[in-house]
Amino acid sequence: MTVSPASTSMPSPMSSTTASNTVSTTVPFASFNNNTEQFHSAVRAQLAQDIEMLFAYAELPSPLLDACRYVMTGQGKLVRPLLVASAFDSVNQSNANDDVNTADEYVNKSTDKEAKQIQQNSNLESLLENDSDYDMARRAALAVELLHTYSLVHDDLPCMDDDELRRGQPTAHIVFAESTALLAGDVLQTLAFEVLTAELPTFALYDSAIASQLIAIFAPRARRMVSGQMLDLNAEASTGISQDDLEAIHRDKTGALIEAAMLMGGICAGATAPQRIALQDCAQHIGLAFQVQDDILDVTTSTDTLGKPAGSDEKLDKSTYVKLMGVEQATRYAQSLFNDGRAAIIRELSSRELSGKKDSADTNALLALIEWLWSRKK
Ligand code: GRG
Repeated sequence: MTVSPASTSMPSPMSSTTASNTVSTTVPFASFNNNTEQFHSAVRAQLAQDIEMLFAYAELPSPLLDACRYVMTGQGKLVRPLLVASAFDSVNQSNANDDVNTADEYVNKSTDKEAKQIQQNSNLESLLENDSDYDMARRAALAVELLHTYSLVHDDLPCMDDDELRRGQPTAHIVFAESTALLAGDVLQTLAFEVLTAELPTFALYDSAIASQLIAIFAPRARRMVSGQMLDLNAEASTGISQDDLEAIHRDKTGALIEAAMLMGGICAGATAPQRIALQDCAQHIGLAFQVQDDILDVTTSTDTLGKPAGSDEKLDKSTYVKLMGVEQATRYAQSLFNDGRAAIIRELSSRELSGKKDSADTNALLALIEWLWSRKK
């Protein structure tokens, strides 16, 4: 069901609705179109705009608003919103391709005008249908970044890692009072859930059926992220941690939110059960690969490039993949995990593979994002 909010106090310049307010022409994430840089820039621009609209709506008192804006507008890579947008686009493209193939089969069997018309309508309908879900994907992208940023703010607090640098700038509790930083994390977490409710007047469309699925995916994974942090803190005190133990920590601490991002993007695009399984399979591999990479970058990259203190894992005596297996083996492990993640997408979601056009240079948004993640330097 698609409903519109009673009022739209700050409509996005990139959105518009018809007089009945039931059809949106919002195009938050430009289509991937085989151009990774352009696609990522479009996602980042949309997210920046949505963050500002959210803060205008939330009316947070000073200095809470300043602290929230400070942490949400830093130099984050925005991996999780990019995962939402890429999963959304990949599922949309894959399903549009399926529609074209079904119509193709029908047209091939019949040469009359009517069959050709059916094919054109099928392409158009799949685009229009997916249009109405864009706003939900925007909400999902915003939700995952809000939750992720809250975790970083709390993770940096003196009672946790006590870090002074994050995303290339002083951490929230250094710039603001510790109490303000704590509250900023708290309110970012509540906002992450609030953006998935109907009340928020900053998005044109709300689909309650999709929203309830999003919350069912998001809430347990947000909880698992905190459990993972507890397991990580517990591990600090223990010696001789095994790879299985480390994996159990990061499946929750890092992996759960990455899984949520990909599944939420897919759900907004109407992913089928096999597509959801493929997204989850990919996310579990990518999530782990991302953490292994994070451990490697901590010992191989400068503080300047990282935007956070290099070598902090060793300083805090953290259990890491580098400590467990060394940089070389950890790099090979990360690569094999990325390859397994890629394989899940190729199996179920790559239109190039599914359409049989294997000689085409086209890829899809998720495969492109995996390449981008593999080559990341921070
Ligand atoms: C609830 C306090 C609390 C913590 C939850 C997620 C988490 C546990 C803590 C955050 C710190 C951390 C090192 C998490 C591991 C996941 C990870 C590699 C985070 C960094 O993510 P990036 O690289 O960061 O995407 P940017 O700054 O680019 O967004």
